[in-house]
Amino acid sequence: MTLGADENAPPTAVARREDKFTFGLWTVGWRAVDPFGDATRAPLDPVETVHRLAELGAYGVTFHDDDLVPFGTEEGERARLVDRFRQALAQTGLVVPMATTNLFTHPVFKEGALTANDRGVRRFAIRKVMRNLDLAAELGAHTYVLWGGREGAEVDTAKDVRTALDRYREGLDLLATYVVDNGYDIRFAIEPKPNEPRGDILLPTIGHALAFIGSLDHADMVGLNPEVGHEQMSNLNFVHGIAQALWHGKLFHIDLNGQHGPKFDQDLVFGHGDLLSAFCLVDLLENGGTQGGPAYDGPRHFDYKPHRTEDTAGVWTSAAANMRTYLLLKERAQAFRADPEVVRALAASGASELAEPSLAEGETWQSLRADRGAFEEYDVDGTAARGYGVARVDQLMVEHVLGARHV
Ligand code: GLT
Ligand code: MN
Ligand code: MN
Repeated sequence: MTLGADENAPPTAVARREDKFTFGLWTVGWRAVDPFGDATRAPLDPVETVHRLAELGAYGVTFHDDDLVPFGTEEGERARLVDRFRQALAQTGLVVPMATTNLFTHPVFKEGALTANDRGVRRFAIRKVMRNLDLAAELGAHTYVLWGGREGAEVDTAKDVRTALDRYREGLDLLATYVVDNGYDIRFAIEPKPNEPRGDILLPTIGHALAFIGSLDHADMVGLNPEVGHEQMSNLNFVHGIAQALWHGKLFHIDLNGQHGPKFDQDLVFGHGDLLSAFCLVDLLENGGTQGGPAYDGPRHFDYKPHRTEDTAGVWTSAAANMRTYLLLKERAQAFRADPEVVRALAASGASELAEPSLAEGETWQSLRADRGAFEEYDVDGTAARGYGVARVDQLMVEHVLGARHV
């Protein structure tokens, strides 16, 4: 039996490398310090994390520079820490598909990093990212996440947002040029979050970040790393946000976790918040919604925090729970799509008709304007009386999630 696995679990939904599950060192390694209480767990050695994750069936591990090498460590010790991490990767076969920079813990970043008012802080932040980009490239990462936790403000008049966005853009343009000039095969993924730790954070949602990316010199190298809880904190529909990110070709990475609606960032286990939304998300990623075929083939990255109540055993139980819940939802989503009654209900709702363009091949606005059947003779009342049967789709979805129609 693998550590953290449920011995009564059926032999399905067992995590394997090909499922591409990844975890940040800071997730299982979270010591559960919160604004009201001290750490409840001892530090976790990154080497131990790599071995445990490998045993649980994960594919990879991700890190902030400071997760691997504590801030301020001198060069010789840094090399030693990186080296033993590299050895653990070689022993287990775990990969590092993504890395990122901690631009939020040290008090030097309290007023911002890439958008700090203090120019020296901005230059220091850019250098800190550059240094970890070198390591990321060396370890084979292809995605570099930028979460701007301290890029924001509590007092609107103390931060000129338009100027801050100029500096944000300057920072990203510079870093993209750095990647290009060094020949690294790395793309950036911006992670939006509305607030926490700042009162308000810049690029608060998927939509804000998408618009910002369009203004960059290397827009093609910059996409998104949306997180379930971060959109749900703003009461937004995460599945819709992901669909739009996919539509723009910008879903470069994803942070999976759980959240119970608009409140502080909970970072629960995936599926342990809004379960129906998690089901719809897995259906979108794996089955491509009504369009069919997987919509995303990158790492399924869990960015969660084990409950503060847990000891080390509970940490690994929760890590395994993320992967198993994802796989169970994947099974349910496959059964949902394969259920003839679902196919019938979706057809009745007209879901597939949406793929048909509103104008026919070769049609123009002139021919539409001349089409009396489209307007003057259109059966407005008859159409308005139509039922779409979405209630049936909704219940079928719930029944599949509950395993009531599962075969
Ligand atoms: C931090 C944050 C996460 C981000 C990490 C990447 S750090 O834990 O809460 O959502 O993904 O910097
Ligand atoms: Mn979070
Ligand atoms: Mn995250």
